[in-house]
Amino acid sequence: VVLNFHLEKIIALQKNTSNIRNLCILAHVDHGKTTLADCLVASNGIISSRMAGKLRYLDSREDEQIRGITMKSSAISLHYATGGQEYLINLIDSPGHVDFSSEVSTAVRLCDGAIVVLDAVEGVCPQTQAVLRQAWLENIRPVLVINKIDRLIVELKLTAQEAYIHLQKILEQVNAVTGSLFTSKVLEERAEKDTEAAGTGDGGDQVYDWSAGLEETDDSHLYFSPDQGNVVFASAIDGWGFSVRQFAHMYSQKMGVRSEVLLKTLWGDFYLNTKAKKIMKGAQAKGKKPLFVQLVLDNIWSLYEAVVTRRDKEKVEKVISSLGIRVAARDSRHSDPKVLLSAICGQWLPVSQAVLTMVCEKLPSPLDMPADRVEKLMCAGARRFDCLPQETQDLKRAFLDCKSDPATPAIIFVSKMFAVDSKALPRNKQRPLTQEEMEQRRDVARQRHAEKLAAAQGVGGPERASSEAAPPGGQTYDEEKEHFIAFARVYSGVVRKGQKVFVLSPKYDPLAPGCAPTDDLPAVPHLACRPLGSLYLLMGRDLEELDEVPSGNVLGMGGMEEVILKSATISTNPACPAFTPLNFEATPIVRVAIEPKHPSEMSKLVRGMKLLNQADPCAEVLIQETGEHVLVTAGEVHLQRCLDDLRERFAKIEISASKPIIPFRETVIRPPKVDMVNEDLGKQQKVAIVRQVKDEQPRLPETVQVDPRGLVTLTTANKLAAVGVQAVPLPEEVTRLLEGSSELIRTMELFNMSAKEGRTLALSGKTLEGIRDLKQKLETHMQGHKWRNAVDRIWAFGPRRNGPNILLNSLDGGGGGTTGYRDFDNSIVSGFQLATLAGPMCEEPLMGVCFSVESWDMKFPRQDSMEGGGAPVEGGAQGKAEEDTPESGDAAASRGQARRRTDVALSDCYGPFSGQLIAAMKEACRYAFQSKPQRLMAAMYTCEIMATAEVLGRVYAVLSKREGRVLQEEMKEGSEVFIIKAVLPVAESFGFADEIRKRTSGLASPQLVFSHWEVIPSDPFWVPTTEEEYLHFGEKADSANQALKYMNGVRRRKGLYVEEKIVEHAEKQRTLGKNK
Ligand SMILES: Nc1nc2c(ncn2[C@@H]2O[C@H](COP(=O)(O)OP(=O)(O)OP(=O)(O)O)[C@@H](O)[C@H]2O)c(=O)[nH]1
Ligand SMILES: [Mg+2]
Repeated sequence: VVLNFHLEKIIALQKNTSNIRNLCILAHVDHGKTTLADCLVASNGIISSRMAGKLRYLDSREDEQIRGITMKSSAISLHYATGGQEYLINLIDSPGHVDFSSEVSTAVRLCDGAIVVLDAVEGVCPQTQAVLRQAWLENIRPVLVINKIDRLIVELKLTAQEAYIHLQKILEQVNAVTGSLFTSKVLEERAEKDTEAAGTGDGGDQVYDWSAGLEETDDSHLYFSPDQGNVVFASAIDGWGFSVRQFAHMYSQKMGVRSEVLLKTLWGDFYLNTKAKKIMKGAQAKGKKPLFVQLVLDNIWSLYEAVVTRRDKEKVEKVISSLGIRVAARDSRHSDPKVLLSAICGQWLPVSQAVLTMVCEKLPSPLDMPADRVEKLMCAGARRFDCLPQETQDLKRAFLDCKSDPATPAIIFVSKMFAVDSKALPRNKQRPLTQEEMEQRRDVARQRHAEKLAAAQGVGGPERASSEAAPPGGQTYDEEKEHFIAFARVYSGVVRKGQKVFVLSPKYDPLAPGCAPTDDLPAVPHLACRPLGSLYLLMGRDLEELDEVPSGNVLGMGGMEEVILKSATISTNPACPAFTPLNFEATPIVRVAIEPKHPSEMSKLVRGMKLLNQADPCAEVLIQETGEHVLVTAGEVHLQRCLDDLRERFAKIEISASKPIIPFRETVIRPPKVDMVNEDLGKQQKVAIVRQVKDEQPRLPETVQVDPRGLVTLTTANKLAAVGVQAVPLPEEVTRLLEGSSELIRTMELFNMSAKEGRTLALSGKTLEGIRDLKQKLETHMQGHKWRNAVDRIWAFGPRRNGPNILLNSLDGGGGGTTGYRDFDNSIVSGFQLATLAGPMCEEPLMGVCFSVESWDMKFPRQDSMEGGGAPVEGGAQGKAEEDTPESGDAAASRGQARRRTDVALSDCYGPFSGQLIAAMKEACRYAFQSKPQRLMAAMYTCEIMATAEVLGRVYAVLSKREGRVLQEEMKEGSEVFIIKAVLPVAESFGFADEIRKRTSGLASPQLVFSHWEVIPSDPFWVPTTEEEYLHFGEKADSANQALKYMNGVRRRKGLYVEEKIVEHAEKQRTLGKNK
């Protein structure tokens, strides 16, 4: 009954757009989001207020309940009345664990505002910063709830005064995060304006005044401040919460002070001068109690003291009567004082009221969508809004108006797909059958039975048939099937069940040619036309079917799984662009290979993995060349959840997962100054033992030449061309810069590609500025003789054209020896791409390596002699000469033709020349790489561990056992807790969180976040050669060589040859001194 009434109310409210609030709850893990959501849900009577905080209603999955953490974001619609208005609140609870941060992205996208929850003891934590950043990136407005204030009283035993100072500090911390986000944004916008201005002509050498933008821009509304009404102090578990405004109202009558005055002074350095009956400034300097302590906190502190600490019955009675509330007898007699406390607080300062009032007053409605947010949504990547087709630009109006009349185009964004049991669908819910339906079913059953009888010619008795209450056809099958619901929001127009719409996949582009709005042209890429399936109101665990959903609402949509994989844009107007992709913060890094326990169940596994891929915003499913099915996840907890989902839900078979596959990178370094033993023993300096390519030369194929500097010259198979390549380690800063700029480099690459095709891509001012900035930074980091003009000589980035390795063109153009390499530009670059994709150590991608093409030699065949299969002729013969002249604009096309001709002409028994050159270039890079000291790079996590002094030692022990490194250790202000910042190799991280938790009896629980790649110092190819080294490392030198262990592990997994060292004549080798 409650729900029916609720549903009707919500449907009515959905039409009043200005009173809709779409918001999500964001926080670090365990700060109390789901508990707070419970309180809000209880205020609508959906769960009882006694159960609020215990039920964690929105954690509907079993594993969420067992582990006590949220893994999926889920939505619920609530109503709330304040200030004479009725509001619809579409609330999304999100997970706080870093492994599930993609779920946060999918939630944030659909909202206009967010409640950021903070644990009053822990304060700002890593994920708090991350979610504030995400809210910022999506331009949604946050309000703050400082939760778990009860812990300050009961656990930390702070006085009200101390708590006030503590809370002040927390507010400062949060505002510092917002402040830095804001500053960077203003600077960015300024830069954008400047570059746009520069683009229009009057560029010149301007002197930047960096502070100018900051001063002009009003930022007061950005910060959290109790007097602004965007902060609530709460204890969700005890059911209370308040904003300063509530107390201002309360006391303005009692004290006869205007509530506006109280509002401004209740938080801050103000005190009450009792004699003068005045509110004065300077509480701290005069050693007075601030108003906030005197009028607010003291009350709460004494309540806790009376109820929880001292259990003072009389005092409690007094408080209850002074507050004018009633408490049920069974609550006041309950053995757990918390029950009484909740009963009192729930009436005195209900947290739902404080939070929902703040939400309605401070968060924007869908009508207030800022224009720049719309542009950002419509304009992916580097593209500029004003370069979109006019028809597309016109849709901006539709976003801003957010109208629901049928004439406006419908625009919907689907941020994720989630799977539900078919049992959960409203149409499959158990409900009593009507008379009619029962008749119908009986008829169906009879008919089917009659058919069966006819077919089997009288087999089976009639009694059985009549007792067979057969379900209507398809029902049993239906129950087996997974149903996917699209998690979505309407941005414009009204959507109806069955309405025909265009489904635009993330790659859809209205700019692309051949986009016709008619639906009988299904050939348009990334566009599908189909009717909408069922529409649902999302009610936590339940779905309620709706006929239509007006603009500005969050909804669920069924029946779209065929056309939507993970996310999509839906519109009735094909001029609508696909929305900007979601900002996923987590890097999926943990991969495992999966196989079914019983090989015959392979097909079930494949199907299950496909479903899992669709149901999870960030899990990736790959099939490797080896045929392995690989699952890539964001972390250990995420992995566990995916495996559980596969087993129990999507594949429903037993599976086995390999140990996590650890990614590595391969790199070269400058010759080290010390060797392994010296490093460890710290003795005299010794010349490094670098693997000499010279020793290996006999093993090299004849097409390869290596000079002492490591310049590798390799001849193509047909012996017509030779290319010389040298590998050089990139400065560390450059590698880091490239890694962080991959998006920008990709854009540059796109730009160059379309320039080659004769199109120009309009880049936004921000992107242009970014490119200029990148170039300048590269120049400052690539200093010295070796890197002279290097930035201008960059030929390509790799692998995948945007990786952290550089191909450098060091051929001095014009010379006779360099003839014609430009014609083979593509082949050379492709060879480089292949070489950087998988290195020679264990076929992992390269990182931080620069390949410099130093020489190029081509022996040209004359066209006729080539055809005749004759001998090649030296030097730049006529056939090529004209192509060496500097190219004019339209010469490019003819050049392309010429190239094709050349390639055909140069085809011989070794295949097309371009292919030979790719292979030669790749091999040259690999040999050049091997001629330098090679190293593996390990992926590193950072983690922050909070621990008390007693367990600190054990935390360090676990860290050092796993090759972790402590970066920082500090005491958290106002507490006994240490915060340890550490880095830890991903390879050593499995089970780390569990081990820490066990060793510290659950006191410390770290979250691991991918941070960077780091060179492993030990040389995997090092072998001990002196007596001293043998003693230290053992004969096989594998006891301590972590890099070798990792490398061989990867090689074994990939089925590559692993050199197992067999030491034959240890005696003899020992005498081989290397100390020269
Ligand atoms: N003392 C105290 N404990 C609280 C309060 N609110 C929540 N908790 C407890 O904190 C723990 C985590 O609460 P949740 O609501 O699950 O936290 P969450 O933020 O949803 O966690 P994730 O979804 O996993 O990120 C639970 O044990 C709650 O009982 C509070 O106000 N005071
Ligand atoms: Mg939660």
